[in-house]
Amino acid sequence: MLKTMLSAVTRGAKRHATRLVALGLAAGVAAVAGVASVGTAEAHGEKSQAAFLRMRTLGWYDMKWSKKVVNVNEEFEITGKLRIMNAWPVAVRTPETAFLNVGEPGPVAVRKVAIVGGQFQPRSLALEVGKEYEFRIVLKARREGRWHIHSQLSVETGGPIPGPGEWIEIKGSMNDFRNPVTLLNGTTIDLETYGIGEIYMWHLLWFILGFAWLFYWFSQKGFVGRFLWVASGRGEELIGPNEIRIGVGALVGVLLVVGITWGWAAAKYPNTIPLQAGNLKNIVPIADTDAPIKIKYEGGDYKVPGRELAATYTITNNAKEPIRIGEFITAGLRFLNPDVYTQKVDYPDYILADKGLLLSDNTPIGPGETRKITITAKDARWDIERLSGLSYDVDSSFAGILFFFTPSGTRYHQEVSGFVLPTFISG
Ligand SMILES: [Cu+2]
Repeated sequence: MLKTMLSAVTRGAKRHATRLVALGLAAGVAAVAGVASVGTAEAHGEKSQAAFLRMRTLGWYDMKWSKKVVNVNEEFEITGKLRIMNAWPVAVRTPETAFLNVGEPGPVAVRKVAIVGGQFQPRSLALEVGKEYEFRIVLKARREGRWHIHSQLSVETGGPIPGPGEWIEIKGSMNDFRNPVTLLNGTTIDLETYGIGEIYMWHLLWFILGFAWLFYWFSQKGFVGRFLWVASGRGEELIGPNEIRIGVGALVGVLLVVGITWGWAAAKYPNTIPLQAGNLKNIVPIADTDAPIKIKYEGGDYKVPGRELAATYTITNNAKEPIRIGEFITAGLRFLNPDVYTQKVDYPDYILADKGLLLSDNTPIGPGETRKITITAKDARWDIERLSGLSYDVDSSFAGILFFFTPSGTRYHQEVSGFVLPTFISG
């Protein structure tokens, strides 16, 4: 009986193994194909999110990286403004629990400070749809190399949504990196190395114990053997005095180690506070972002071969000055009207279409005037940034921010969004 079962199990295991190998091969091929289609090994996933998610959730603008070349230990800042878009998709929960972070390839720079709405924000934030927030992130360079560093907002259920990224060159050596902080008791420690010996010790200890535990039970007839004993109704016989001794011994041993070392740690560090969690509310938004401009979306289409989004709006200028449409920004990708932006803009080139905005009528809209204008955002970066994926979304909609400029230098902006019809034929 046992023998028949054993051979059945072996056959099953063989089939299973064959399937696993096939799956592994498929995954491997897929991974290689994925890397090949990305083209460079430098990308770190910022383009992998759905187009609608990147366009309709967050509007990052006025982004600045204070330095692009720094030494290890040197601090630099990412500053900007963040609009929580009205077009926020239903697929993602609104950012009532969100965390402002940076997206970088590992801890190449440590995040020292995050300021949102003028206040230090060390925890999760509750941000409101339709509001805009000014932010500042202070980073300290840690690992030498050339790294792409993004602002990023992690949203509960939506995951991390990266903003625009910039290449930062860090010079020097990580061996020189220091991260001193003064504790509440007045002593200064280096966070980079603080308690590192204990961290290694604990990992090693539990690794050895865990491995010994697994090894012991595996050596006792192995997993399949024990399974067969249980399956044939002889499970009770598996647990003899030796098994009980080992089980109780391990339990008592682990509890003793935890208890004794907890007492030792509590004596060594009498004043501790728990890791701080919780959600900060009432974050101060930017006051009065409403433009004296009324915009009605009349419709638009996205031409897949031409990589252009043409959207028609009826725009009423209620400002006292004439206005010109100078910029459209979506998912951090900036389309500039070269007639308005006559000078070079300091912004990462991969997301700057500096001649990408074309208007059906480029003359300024006078005060009180209403005009119907088709605004075309055209650039290969739609494809490179994989935003043209909007044509394949179940809800082909775009969202972005339009910027208007007056002769006296005032800048207004307004969110625009709507459905677009994808077009797959050129011309
Ligand atoms: Cu990047």
